[in-house]
Amino acid sequence: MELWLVEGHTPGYSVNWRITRTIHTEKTPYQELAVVETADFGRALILDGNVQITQADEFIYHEMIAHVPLFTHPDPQEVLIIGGGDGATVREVLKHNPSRVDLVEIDPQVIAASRRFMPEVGKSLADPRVQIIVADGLQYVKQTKQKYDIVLIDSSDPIGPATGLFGREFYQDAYQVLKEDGLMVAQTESPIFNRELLAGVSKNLQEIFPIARVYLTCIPSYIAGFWTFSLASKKYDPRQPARVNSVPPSMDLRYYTPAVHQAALVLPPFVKEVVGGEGTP
Ligand code: AG3
Repeated sequence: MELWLVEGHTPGYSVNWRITRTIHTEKTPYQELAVVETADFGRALILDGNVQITQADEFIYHEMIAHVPLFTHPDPQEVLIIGGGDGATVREVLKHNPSRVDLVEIDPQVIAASRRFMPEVGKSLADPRVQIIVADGLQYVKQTKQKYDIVLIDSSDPIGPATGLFGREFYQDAYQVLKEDGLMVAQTESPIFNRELLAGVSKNLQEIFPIARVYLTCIPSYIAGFWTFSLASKKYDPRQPARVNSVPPSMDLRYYTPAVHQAALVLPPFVKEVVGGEGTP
């Protein structure tokens, strides 16, 4: 018998995935977690019924969340990742040889499941430069004395444990934990299905930071493909990335290039309309 996962997004839109093997399921204190083998996208990590990572296309999301901000900064040494317990964002960040990566993940069972069932992404969590802090990101940014060059918010959808990570107060706290020339990026969902969310986040970031820009990419396994990232910066503008001409082949990138970086910042009118503000070409 065929097994299909129905990933519902709205009452009128869902995506069906054929599952060839269920590898692991558990209920954590925060969410339902599953690792499955899909027919077409390889292994996938699913939280509360929403696909977070597939082997086939996770490189697109993780290269774009990490390399756009990291190549914008001239010398990213101290990096904070909120969420991202699977380890794939850490993997991309480590390619810049930072001195320190702090990963703040609320759900230790995501970390354990990734290490065990998706070792090719989970293994980067064992790097000695990585500190794993099991905590709520909202609390962490309020309490830490540490200052960062880069903050990456690699969250799940704005429901359940990640809701506060899309709020104004959290962005104000993220501003505080950044050094005076620091910058942050948050994954900010689909510009089609989450218009209001993106509009609200954009307004807040434009008010809090001197530079706020949205960039776009296409992630086949996410809702409707089109995906946004919101970058907010105290000093460096992603349109003039500091190190963009020096992408070493050893980074083994399959999506990010200097030209893709620039192209991602160009927004079609319907997205500009949602984003508003000065921060758009
Ligand atoms: N974070 C973004 C996942 C959003 C997917 N949403 C959905 N399928 N409804 C992924 C975390 C990977 N490090």
